[in-house]
Amino acid sequence: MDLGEGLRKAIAKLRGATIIDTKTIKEFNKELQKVLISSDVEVSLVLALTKKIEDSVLHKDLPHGISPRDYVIDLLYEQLVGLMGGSYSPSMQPKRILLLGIYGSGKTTTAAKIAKYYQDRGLSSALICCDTARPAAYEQLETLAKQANVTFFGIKGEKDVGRILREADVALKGKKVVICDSSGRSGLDEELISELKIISKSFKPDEKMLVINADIGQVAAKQAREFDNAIKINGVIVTKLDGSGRGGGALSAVNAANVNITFIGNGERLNAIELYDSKKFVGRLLGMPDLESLIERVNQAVSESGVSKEDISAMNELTFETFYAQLKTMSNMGPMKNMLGMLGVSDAPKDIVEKSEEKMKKYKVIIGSMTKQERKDGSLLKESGRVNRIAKGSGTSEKDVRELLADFNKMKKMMDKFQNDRDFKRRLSKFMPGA
Ligand SMILES: Nc1nc2c(ncn2[C@@H]2O[C@H](COP(=O)(O)OP(=O)(O)OP(=O)(O)O)[C@@H](O)[C@H]2O)c(=O)[nH]1
Ligand SMILES: [Mg+2]
Repeated sequence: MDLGEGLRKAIAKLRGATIIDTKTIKEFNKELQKVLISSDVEVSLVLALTKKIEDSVLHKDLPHGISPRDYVIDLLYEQLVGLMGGSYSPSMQPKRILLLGIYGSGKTTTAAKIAKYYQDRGLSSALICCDTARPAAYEQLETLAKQANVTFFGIKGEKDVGRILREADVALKGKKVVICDSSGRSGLDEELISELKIISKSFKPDEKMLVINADIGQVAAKQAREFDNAIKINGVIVTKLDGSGRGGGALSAVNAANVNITFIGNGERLNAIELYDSKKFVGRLLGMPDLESLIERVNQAVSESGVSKEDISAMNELTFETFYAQLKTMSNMGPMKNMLGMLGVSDAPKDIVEKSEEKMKKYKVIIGSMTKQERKDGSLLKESGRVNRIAKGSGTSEKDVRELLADFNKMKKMMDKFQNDRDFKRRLSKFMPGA
């Protein structure tokens, strides 16, 4: 069970309790302890959190106008936010960022994600390969730079980072954000420290960011402290939060070590990066909707999918063409699980989510095999032979194509209903500019 699921279960139980008394609070706290400790949050932090809840609820007069249940949940939210740290908002000034960390923590991927992050916000960005140890580190970063649409600099086979950085300085003049990717090591040893010192001396980074894999859980505190003592870091980036049950442990540990969490990585794709905000993180864990992030993702996905503003306004009318554009946009938004999480729906059955994702992929391929006319006018598909041709062309079965047609017709009916529903439109327009 992951941290969010465990917390939501504990809350659901509390909501279901007939009365809130000493026994229910003690049980609630016990459950919290179990969930937090199994997510690798450090025991003393967990005990402090549950003690706070117990003290506030059992030994104080509750504020008027709020039910004891809501009061406890509110308190839990605040405590968790405190445990998980603050929030990060980077300056949009020119800067040089050095990424460092142990093997496989996600440095190279994160370097490209951050370069894209700043480039997308109007700051021309570049990546420098200073990983002179690992074979193919050069090619990896070069490929990622291409995907991120940012400039790349490296000298293949060169071991002297001083020379790489001197030449990079000349080649990357005028770039607003320059990010340097460094070699990993199995741990923080003398060799790594001296190499990082050499890089720091020639690169003169404004920010030194330690990249940590969420999987190491509370060990993150020790790592953050060690790196900070050795070379003074400005912050930590926690990666692989998508696949780790120990993310809560890692975040709380870094916060307890008094080091700022800056970005978090939650996927392999280059847009799977977010500014850290403990309020948003905890909100999602507890199943509270995060519409702000969702809308930001939608807007970004729309611009990435190449769908134009005109296409979007034409989406009022559902055709296979507009449906195709919507599917493309949706696949750019990242895993459906993340999207649902932002909507506060975190416990959708896994197999249903996976099936829907598969279906979306299949539908994209099927529509890809339709002719232009068919996409504009779905009624053409009633003519014999067309369904068979599309199935063959897309490597699917006629049954698959008919399933798409049935789903499409259902959607169309629903859309027509919404179009005639003024109240719905008014509510929607609050969330979606242009809807
Ligand atoms: N699921 C997931 N995978 C990630 C994330 N960040 C990185 N990865 C994957 O983790 C693996 C290692 O990432 P790299 O960026 O090469 O790590 P590194 O720290 O540069 O590794 P070295 O250069 O060998 O020290 C790759 O397969 C990445 O795709 C993330 O946020 N989520
Ligand atoms: Mg690397």
